[in-house]
Order: sequence, then structure tokens, then C-alpha cells
Amino acid sequence: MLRAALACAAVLVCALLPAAASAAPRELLVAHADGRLTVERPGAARAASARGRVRFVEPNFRYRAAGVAPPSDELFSEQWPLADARVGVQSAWAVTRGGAVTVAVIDTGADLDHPDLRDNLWTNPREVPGNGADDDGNGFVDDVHGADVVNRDGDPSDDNGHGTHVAGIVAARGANRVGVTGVAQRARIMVVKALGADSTGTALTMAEAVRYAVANGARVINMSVSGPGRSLAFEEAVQAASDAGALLVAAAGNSGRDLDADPEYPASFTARHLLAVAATGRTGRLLGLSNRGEGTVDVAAPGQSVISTASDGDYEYRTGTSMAAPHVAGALVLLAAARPDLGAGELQDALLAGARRGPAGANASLDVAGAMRRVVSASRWRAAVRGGSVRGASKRAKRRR
Ligand SMILES: [Ca+2]
Ligand SMILES: [Ca+2]
Ligand SMILES: [Ca+2]
Ligand SMILES: [Ca+2]
Repeated sequence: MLRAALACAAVLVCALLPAAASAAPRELLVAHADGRLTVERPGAARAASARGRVRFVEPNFRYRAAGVAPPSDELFSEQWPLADARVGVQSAWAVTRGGAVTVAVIDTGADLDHPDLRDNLWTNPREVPGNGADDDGNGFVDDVHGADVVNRDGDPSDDNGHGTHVAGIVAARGANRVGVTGVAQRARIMVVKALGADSTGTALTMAEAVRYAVANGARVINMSVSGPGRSLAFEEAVQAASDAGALLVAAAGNSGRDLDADPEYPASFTARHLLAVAATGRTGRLLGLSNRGEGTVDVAAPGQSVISTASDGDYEYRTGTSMAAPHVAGALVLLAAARPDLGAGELQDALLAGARRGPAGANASLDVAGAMRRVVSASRWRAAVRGGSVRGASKRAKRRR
């Protein structure tokens, strides 16, 4: 091996390198037989290898300066919100990619067997699976990964597809070489089905779903749901969740209206720990379909052509505020994973204080890195970003053939 490298050294410099590298490198890395590494101009490198005592010569490759290596997920390059440096997800990953934070997705259910979701599902520790009994006495038999309050059973499988997509935006399993990654690459997704196959639910199913999520320890609750009816029962459930220290994230809704004049719920509820989220496109401006209102919308987040998990183990693109809210929920999971000691108010304040100036119609724009810097010390941030770049460089180098 070593002998082969030695024999090749001179040839590599003179013949192979220009062909292997698309542009002739200005400087070359020379690995000397005595272990020294030096950087030389091509002429000097050629002279050194002619003298012998050179193990090999290669281009002095450059590596990206900041952030972590992109995850291995096949469709990652399609996930524009995660590539957008303004949204800051990849920088935040230098601190944490998520963890054992329980996030409830109140929606149409989820594809529980999806290869990009099944490893990130919450598991009810007090329920024995598949024994036909309601072991924890919460009214749902075998509610292992969440509950279905529409059909009143313990299986929140998705018969629509909406909830599967939303769940994947929050926390599809990252770095597993499959599909996409969520904003949080790891989390515990509690699937609470409050919307039927027609993607609608009622004040009753929403209130019950919120109560279930809180009773089972969800720290973050995503509701990509909207409607004009102001239900007191739903509002009381949201208020109780907020009072209990859960963080609630609500989609602003897709009717293109000003919520300050025409409120929709749950976005327009006034609970302390509720964030209303409008949807932006790639330009950072609100989508025409997104509801807006600077008195109501706390933060804007990407919601256009978002690829995520779909029914039957598939993937698909969707657009709307339903896709924007789970970006914020995922961000809150990351913050909670980085600082498990902080309460809901502190995490929420960090998310808003770290946000960028919003587009017209929203108070702020999501900046996960900005929020992360508010919850970790300056030295932890610097160490994470520095460590991330080193790890990233070595992984990229290994992958190079
Ligand atoms: Ca049960
Ligand atoms: Ca059981
Ligand atoms: Ca069911
Ligand atoms: Ca994945």
C-alpha cells in the first residue's frame, strides 16, 4: 500500500492530478515520508517528489467553514427551508439535532409505519401494547403512540395524509439515509388524531386532543388547524395547556385574511404560550394564501413547496400555513433539547427574541440559529459551531473518492 503510494507520487503530480481535479490546483498538499505535511506550489511539489521522500501529493482541498455536515437523508437537497441560512436550522444543529422531547402533532394522525417516522414516535410508558386493555385508564385502549379522538380508539393512523406530512416537518428521522429530515432530527412524536379523513375536526375533538397531549407530557403541541369559530371549550383546553407549561404552535390559516380583523382559531387565542405562524415562500415574504396580521401572527416560517413524509411510506410536496407551523414546533423541540431546564416562557421568548424582522403581516421570521444562541452560552455556541465544522470536514473528506 505504502509502496504503491510512493511509486505513484511522482506520476500523480505530473500526470494524474490535472485530470483528476477539474481545475489545476494552485497549491498542493505534500505528505512527506517523515510525516510532515507541507503546502507547495505545483513546481515545488514536483521538485520535492523528484527528490523522493514523499509519500503522496494531493490537492489541498477546501472544506466548508461553518455548520455541520449535511445529513445523509436522500431527499435532503429538496428541503429548501433547511438549506435557507436565514432560517438557520443547520447552524442550530451544531448544538443539538433534537432528543427526548415529546411533541404532540394534533392532526389527521400519522403513518405510524413510515420508515422516516416510526423511530421518532413517542411511546406511552403506561400502556401495554396489543392486549386489548386500557392499562393506564385514560379512556383509550392500546394507545401506544398517541390516540384517535375522532374514532375513540388507540390507533391514530392517518386516513388523510395531512398529519403524516406535518409530523415529518417537525421530526422526520434525520441522518438515517432515508427520505427527509425534520427540523428536529430526533424527537418523540405523539400522534393525536383530531381530524377525520376529510381533514376536519370539531371543537370537541380539538379540545380532547389538547387535553390528551398535556396529560401525557407533551412539551410542544403543533396544531396545523384553523377555523373561524371561537369555541370556549377549545380555548379552555389551550389555556390549560399553556398554564401547564406546554408550548402551543398554531397555523395562521390559509384564507389570505387579516386575523387582526377576522380572527381564526386556535391562532387567535391569546394564551401566553401560543404562537401563531404564517407561511412564507422562498423570498421570505408571506404567501398570498397565508393569513396575516401583526397583532396576531407571532412569527412567519417556510410553507411553500415543502417536501415531507406522505402516506404509505412515501414523500410529497405541500404548501400552506400547515407546513409553516411545524417548522416552529421543530425549532422549539431543538431549543428544549438544548436546554431541558428552561420553561415554556423562556423557550418561547428565546424563539421570538432570536427571530429576524418579519415580512409585512407578521411580527417576525423564524431564525432557529438566532433562537439557539439565546438559550446557550456564547462559549457553548462557539464550541458547537467550531466542532461542527471540524466534524463536517472530516466526514466530507471520507466520503470523497
Ligand atoms: Ca390507555
Ligand atoms: Ca393496552
Ligand atoms: Ca383509529
Ligand atoms: Ca430521514
